[in-house]
Parts: sequence; structure tokens; C-alpha cells
Amino acid sequence: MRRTKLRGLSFLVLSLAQACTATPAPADTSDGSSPDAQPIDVAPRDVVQSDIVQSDITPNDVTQSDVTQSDVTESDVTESDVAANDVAQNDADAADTASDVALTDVTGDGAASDADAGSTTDVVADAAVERECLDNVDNDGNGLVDCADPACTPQVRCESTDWSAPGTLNQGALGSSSPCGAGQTQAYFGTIGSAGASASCACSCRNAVGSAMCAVAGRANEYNAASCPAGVPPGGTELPVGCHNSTFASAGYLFRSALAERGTCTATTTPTIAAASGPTSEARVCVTSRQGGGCGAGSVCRARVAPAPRSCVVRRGDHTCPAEYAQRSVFYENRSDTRACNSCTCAYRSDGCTGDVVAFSGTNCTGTVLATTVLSDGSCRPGNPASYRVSNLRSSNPRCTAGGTSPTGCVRDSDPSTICCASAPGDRTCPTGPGPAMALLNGSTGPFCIDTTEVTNAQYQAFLASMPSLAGQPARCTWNTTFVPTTLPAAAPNQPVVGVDWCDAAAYCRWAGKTLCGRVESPAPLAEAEATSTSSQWFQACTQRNTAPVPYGAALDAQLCSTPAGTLEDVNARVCCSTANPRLHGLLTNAAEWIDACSGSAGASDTCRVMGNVRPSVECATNTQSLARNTANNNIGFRCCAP
Ligand SMILES: [Ca+2]
Ligand SMILES: [Ca+2]
Ligand SMILES: [Ca+2]
Ligand SMILES: [Ca+2]
Repeated sequence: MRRTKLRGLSFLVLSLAQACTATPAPADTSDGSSPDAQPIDVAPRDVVQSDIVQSDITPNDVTQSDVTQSDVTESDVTESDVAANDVAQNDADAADTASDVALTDVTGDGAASDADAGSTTDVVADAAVERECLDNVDNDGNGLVDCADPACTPQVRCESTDWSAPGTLNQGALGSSSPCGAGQTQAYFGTIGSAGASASCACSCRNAVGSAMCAVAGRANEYNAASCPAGVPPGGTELPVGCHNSTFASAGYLFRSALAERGTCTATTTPTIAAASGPTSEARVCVTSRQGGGCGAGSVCRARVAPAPRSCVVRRGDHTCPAEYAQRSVFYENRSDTRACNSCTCAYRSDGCTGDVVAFSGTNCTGTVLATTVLSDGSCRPGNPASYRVSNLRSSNPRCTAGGTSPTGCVRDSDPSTICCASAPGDRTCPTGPGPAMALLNGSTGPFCIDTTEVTNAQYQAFLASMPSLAGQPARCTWNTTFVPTTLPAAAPNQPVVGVDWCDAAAYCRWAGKTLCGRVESPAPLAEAEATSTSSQWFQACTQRNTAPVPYGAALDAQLCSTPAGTLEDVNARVCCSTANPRLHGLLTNAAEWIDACSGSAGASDTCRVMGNVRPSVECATNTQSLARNTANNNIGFRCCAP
């Protein structure tokens, strides 16, 4: 009650004090005594504004009955002095109770509409506790702001700025999501679904020498040989078209034609790149929560709230979701287009080079003609000519042969952010346990979850470190006496684990709360022949829910998924081989992958299907392998699925 009265008084004192500030008051009352020593009866005629300064009045000086409505004139109070619910109509104080003290009434000292503003009397009285914990103001003057003040810790806590405050996710087709409402802040806007056909690549070749195709800048060779050697000797002196004096004082000579070819070709690649399409969908996260102070760098003061159903947090980058926000999706802020063409190869070819050489007895092509030969015959002419004339060099059927170009790159969304939402009753969720993040796919025969990458060495090592028991294996795996891969990883934690047999893969998935990828519609395994049917989880993922033969586009592009033979890469290395939405990596690249499609359930000798084991890459349905269940080799890994 005391607090309430003071609040009411403060409003009166405030208005008087403001008047005094404007016009400095003369010293005190007429009899010179202090109002504290001798309480005065306050009536409008007794006291004029200029008679009273703030320090003249203490709470005890004025009681509610001393002040009547007529004591306060309209001009004493301006609208900005009083918040609407601070003062009841005929009372400077009485109604000023809960509504005055409530947090919502005070927006923080210093705000124009706040009745507290500037009144030291009042602040001392009603800020006995940190009454507002998200205003970045030390309300009670104890040097501790918001989250740093123990009075606030039941309501607020410091949270990392990595993730946004909880908000609502609004998503749909591009252009369909509504803007954030009044009082909300847009924490994120992103899109997904960019695509584009590969470049069309064409090669052309042109001659680098003049305008003629593959012109010959031929030569003949003179050799220092007294007699004709067997075959064509190395070395010699090049003799271009024209007259040349012999380099040798005494020699035979030999011309060979093959060396005369000087054709050069230049390759030109001409890519044609169609416009990229998309994105097709968008997501917007709107938050309402306020942020206060009192936290260290990289964190902010936020209200403690339990995740409401479908409330979402967002973080820049590709991340695992916090446990309480298990529904994960990834959207993007940009698009990258890396489409281009490999360089052409361009080879010079001809059917041979010919030319004429005439040998003379004298220098500078004078004297007797000793011999005439056609360059291409490679004939040996013994003798000791003083000069030669090389002429009429020509190639037979010169040409440049182009080839080798192929499209590279892709259009993909870039700059990801991870949106994680709290599940609501009835929501379908994917396991968030060990192993790769999972994506929920609406398959053509039902929804299911699938790992977004192959299981990595690091993830498999975590399984081994948990000391999994061999005893829990199903009957068809009792032959399996170790989960340790036959190929131990080098320092490559993010490459796919390989060297695992079918039973190792199945045991890992079981440990992670998942299953080896199998049937979409039910937990039953697939028959081997169903590996490439619409019932196969792996196959639906690879074929973009049966809409394309490959995961990355509309048609086969042998370049995009081709891991070099004998090598493995980090599981998300080849983004152009991934599906666009959601992004699933490595289905047609990197390690081949066991799935739950076997010939029977007898044990080690059953054959089971391995998918995506091709170099260069082909379509999802082709070149799968059927291998014994106990096969383990250095290019077979796996990923897991879940209902
Ligand atoms: Ca505060
Ligand atoms: Ca404080
Ligand atoms: Ca094993
Ligand atoms: Ca793979």
C-alpha cells in the first residue's frame, strides 16, 4: 500500500516539480519554517505552485485526504506525464495499484509515456526488485541488468545467439508465405528448389596457323652419315622450305617425312547454358520474443519458454537440431550455378606429309642436280651434296579432330540455414539419434525417413566405442563375430565407412534407432528383386520419388556423380550429385550401399543388394550388385532409413 500511495504522490510532486523547474522558486514559505516541522494544510488558495519545491514535500506531508480533485488543475498534468491506467478519474492515487506496478505498465525508465520517468522519489520506492527482465535496464539500481540479476533468473536465461528465439515457421510455395505480423520480427527468410539443366557442350577446332586448316610448316632433315643407316636415325638438321647449304663437309643424306608435320589445332568449347529455374518453395520464421541484457558475448537474455508445438528456431548453416526441436528442415538464401563445360581435346591428324628435295653439287642450289627425291619416301641418298632445295611441302588430308568436352557443375541452392521445429501431436518425425541427419520424404507409396548421407567413419566409430553386443543380432546374422570393419579408416572421419558386411550395417542402424533401408510401406524386408521397385526406400530417394532416373536432375549426366575409381570422398563432397530438395548426398557416388533386399534369411550365404556401385555413374536402377551377406570390401558402406 505504501508503494501505491507513493506512486500516486509522485505524479503530483512531479507536476509541481516540473513547474518549479521552469520558474526557480523563491525561498520557502512566508514564516520561514520548514513544511516538515510544521505540516501545512494544502488548499489551492494557500499554496501557489511556486511556493513548493520537490524537497519540501515528503510522503508524510500529504495524505490522500489533503488532496482533492480540485487541487490539481488540468494544467498541472500533461498527457505525457501519466500513463492511461495510472490514475483513476477522481483520484490521484487510489486506483493506481496493480496496473501501475505491472511489468506491462512500465516500458523502462526514460520512456516518455512512463509515469516513472525522471522521478527519483518514485524509482527508489517501486523498483525494489528488477521488475522488468527484458528491457536491458537495471531497474533496481543494483548494478545487475536483466539476466544478470538473480531476481530475474526464474523468468529469463542467457541463450546462445547461434539459434534464433523461438518463433513461427511459415512456409509454402514461392511467394505464398505471409509477412511477419505486427510486433514480430523476421528472423529468417529462405528458399529451396533451384534447378537447371546441365550445359550443352560443343567443341570446335581451328587451325592456329593462318586461315588454312592445319597448314604444314614442314621440314626435311639432313644427316651426317656416310652410308644409309638402318631405319631413321635420330637428330639431324632441320631444313625448312627454301635453299640450304649443307651443314656437313662430307656426308650422305636422308630425308624422313614424319617429322615434317607441323599442323596445330586450337580447341574452342562453346557451352550453351539454359536459364536456371526456381527456387520453388520458401520459408519464413517470425519471432516475437524480446531480448534483454546482462549476458556475455555471443548470448542474449531471453524468456524461459518450453517449446510450444510447431514453434521453431533457426540457425545459419547446416546443423543438427536441438533435441526439443526435432523437426528439421534446411532452406537457403542464395543459389549457385556452377555449370560449365570441360575443355575440348583437339588433335591434329593427317595422312602424311610430302615434299620435294633436290640436291645440288654447289652451294646455294647451284651446280649439278645430284638427286631428286620426294620427301615422304624416306629414301636414303648417299653422296655429298653442297646444298638442297626443299619445296612443295604439303600434308595429305590434314584435319583437326575435336572431342572430349562434357558438362560439369549444377544449379543448387546455397548458403543453408537449419530450421528446427517442436513437434505437435500427430506430426511425423525422424529419429534424431546417432548418425547422419535424416530427411523426411513423402514417398510415392508413403512417407519415410532416410539418412542424408552415408554413415561416416566417425559415426561408425561411435558405434564401436559403445561396445555393441554381438548377442543381439537376428538369426540370419549369428555368423557375424565382429562389427569391426575389414578396412580400417585412415584419418578420414567424414568419409563413408566401408569394409562392413550386411550384418554390421544392420546392427549400426538398429543401434541408432533406425533400420537398414528397406521397404517403404512396412518394416518387412524387400525381396532382392524389389530393390529397384517403388517399394524400396533407397530407390525412391535416388529417383526423386520415382520422378527421374537419377537423383540430381532429369536425366543421366555421367560427370556429376563420378567418384574417381578407388577413391572415397567426404560424404557431402559432391553437391552436384545430390538431390535438390531435400538434399540427399552420395546415392550414386562414393561408397556403394547395402540395403535390406536379400534372397532369403538363411545366413551368411544369402545374397543381398548393393546399390549405387558404379563408376562412372549410371542410373539408380542399373548396375546394382548382388553379394553374399557376409561380403565386406573397401567400397561398400551403407546409410539407414526409418519408418
Ligand atoms: Ca531490467
Ligand atoms: Ca538490477
Ligand atoms: Ca562383421
Ligand atoms: Ca553411395
